Amino acid sequence: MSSPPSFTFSSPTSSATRRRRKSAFTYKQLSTLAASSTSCPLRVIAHVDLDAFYAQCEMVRLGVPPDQPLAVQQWQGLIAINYPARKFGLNRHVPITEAKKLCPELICQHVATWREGDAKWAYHEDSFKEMATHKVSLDPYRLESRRILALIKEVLPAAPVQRVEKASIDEVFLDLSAQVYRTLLERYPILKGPAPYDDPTEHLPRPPTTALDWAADALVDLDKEETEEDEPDWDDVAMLIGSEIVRNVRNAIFEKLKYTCSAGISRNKMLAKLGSAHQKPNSQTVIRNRAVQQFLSSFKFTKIRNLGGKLGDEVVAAFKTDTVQGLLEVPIERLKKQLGDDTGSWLYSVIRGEDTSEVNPRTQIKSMLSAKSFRPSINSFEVGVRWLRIFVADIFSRLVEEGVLENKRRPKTVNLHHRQGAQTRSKQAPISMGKAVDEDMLFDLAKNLLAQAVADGRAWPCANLSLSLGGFEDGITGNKGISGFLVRGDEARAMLGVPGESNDGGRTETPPLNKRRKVDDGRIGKFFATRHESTGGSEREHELDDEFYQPNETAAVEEEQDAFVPPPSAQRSPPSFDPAESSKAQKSPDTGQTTPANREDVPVILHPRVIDSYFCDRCQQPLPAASTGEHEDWHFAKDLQAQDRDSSAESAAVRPLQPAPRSSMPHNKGRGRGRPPGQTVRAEKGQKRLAFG
Ligand code: TTP
Ligand code: CA
Ligand code: CA
Repeated sequence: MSSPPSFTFSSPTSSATRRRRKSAFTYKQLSTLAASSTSCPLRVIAHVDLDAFYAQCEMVRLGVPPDQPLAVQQWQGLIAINYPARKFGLNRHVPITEAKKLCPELICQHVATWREGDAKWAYHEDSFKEMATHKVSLDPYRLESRRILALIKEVLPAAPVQRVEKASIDEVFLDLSAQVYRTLLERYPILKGPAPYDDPTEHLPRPPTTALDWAADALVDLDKEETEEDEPDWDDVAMLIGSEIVRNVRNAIFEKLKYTCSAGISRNKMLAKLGSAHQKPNSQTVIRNRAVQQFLSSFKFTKIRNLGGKLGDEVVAAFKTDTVQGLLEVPIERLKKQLGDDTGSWLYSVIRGEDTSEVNPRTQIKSMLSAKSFRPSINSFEVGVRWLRIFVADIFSRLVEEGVLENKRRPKTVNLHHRQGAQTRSKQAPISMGKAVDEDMLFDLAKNLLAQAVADGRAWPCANLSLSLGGFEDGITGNKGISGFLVRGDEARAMLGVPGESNDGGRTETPPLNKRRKVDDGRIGKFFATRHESTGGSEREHELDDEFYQPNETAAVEEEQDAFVPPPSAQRSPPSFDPAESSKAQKSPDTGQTTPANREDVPVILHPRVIDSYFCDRCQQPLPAASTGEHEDWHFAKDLQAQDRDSSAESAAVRPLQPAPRSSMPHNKGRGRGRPPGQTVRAEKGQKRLAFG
């Protein structure tokens, strides 16, 4: 650890004092800290990552002493190795027999599994032999992950000061800015102002502090031109406060739940994440602003968040280097030319330690998946159905936790993916809005989809089967059905002051709101849109982060399937892939579209005072903004009706398709509540309605 900076006051007339009388930061910049602004130069972000997470879960569950080597086994592979076992040279690549030779006292605990026919997962003895009839359950780890997350939220001040983003099953980002701001003002009332001349662009006074006590933190070495004798400025003080907060959080996790974790504290997510991995286990690393370049230059850029996958490979191939140092020499124009404007600029900033991505506290799940790979492949409907039973039970227990029984949240679609050779195909069906979601209903839908796959004649031999639910939304609670909100046609328009058909005749020139997104070069926009969804790991129950890899073939097969099944066609960037969303993007967008011609049937949701309006591109008319959700729900209900009407029993399924056109790929996700699958975008010119099953 480096020694803390010292600070002495000298004569007020010396030039040194004049230099340091002012901080580099202004009153205005300080005020943006309170709002957790992503452009604030004083912001403090932390990344917390559990040490050897699954292994710790098993140690806590079994009461294993902290120095006992333990690894978590999945069939014939190891997927998590605790730190005492790592001392023996064990890692995920080491085969179990080898691991036991290297470390004879190693405990190999197999993950919990669902056994065919059982109503719940359990820890079964000898389950590693049962790959053919059992399916891995990650529920125990998911549950521990939730307990830890809940504790973190309890320790921190309430929202909006608290900003916590779950990034994967064992990691979170914390935006500590607002809390740090509060503490700064408490400890240094001088910062309350007012600014000289009431001018917020005035610089703050320097911190009246002589030394910062970094306690047991690992401090990253300073940049070349900096020395520890340089006086601290407010960014250093802010980091110190952030570091205290993180220490408290980590202590609480250990005291209450007996888990150790590591953390990184810095000015943004990218640096914080690199920091948490810097000194594992059980320690925290602070990367002060004055140490950023030094810290980053020691890395391969492929270690940086979002550069671990295909994008990183592309950059290595293009610029013939994998180091940050090497890439720093490439001018921004070349980066842009090679990678597109957005990617190029993003990369240019990131390797210079800049990252303005926000800590996103959304925690709601958007999809859930349960899957299994088969070795050997399965060949009959009956066997497939038995697995569907397990998938449904697995997913339903998670649905219950999501509040589906109380209708707090509900999924809109069910998707079945099945792999035959290298081909993964999908079938999708809507979940009827009117009915309660229960296990039997999901099982019936799933069976139907499998029956359709079988009827297509391309189901067997099946190497992988998965079931996912998508399009989760807040359910309607209380007794207001959709129709309770609706008033019809001209009456509604009159009340809203919306012009009738006679005077707004043709189509408007204004593009509908959801068409106004900037269309970029199709790479990074797509990439980031998807990352954005996936970094809120809790939105999906396939908790993966971009470092997730499978070192061991045997472990790989099952982990991939139990957590996540990217069809081969989707294995390019974006690095995370949501099968549910993919099927949406592939689906025909042409069902039951309401056209301007029949719009007098369109109900409008009335609000007594209409202030803001939005333009519904399907009705081609403005509506009160506050009613967007309900209105889109109405479209959704209509679409389902239309589907029910004009399709046979097989109508809900879609044939596997070629990749969707770029413009309809997943960056269209999340545009609006109530938008049914396949309605995300309109048909491209020349795109036909797709034949059903
Ligand atoms: P990681 O955080 O990558 O690893 P870890 O927590 O085991 O170890 P570290 O102390 O280095 O952070 O992954 C979290 C859990 O995810 C891990 O305990 C097991 C699971 N996992 C797999 O099942 N397969 C994998 O390839 C990886 C990387 C993780
Ligand atoms: Ca971890
Ligand atoms: Ca992790």
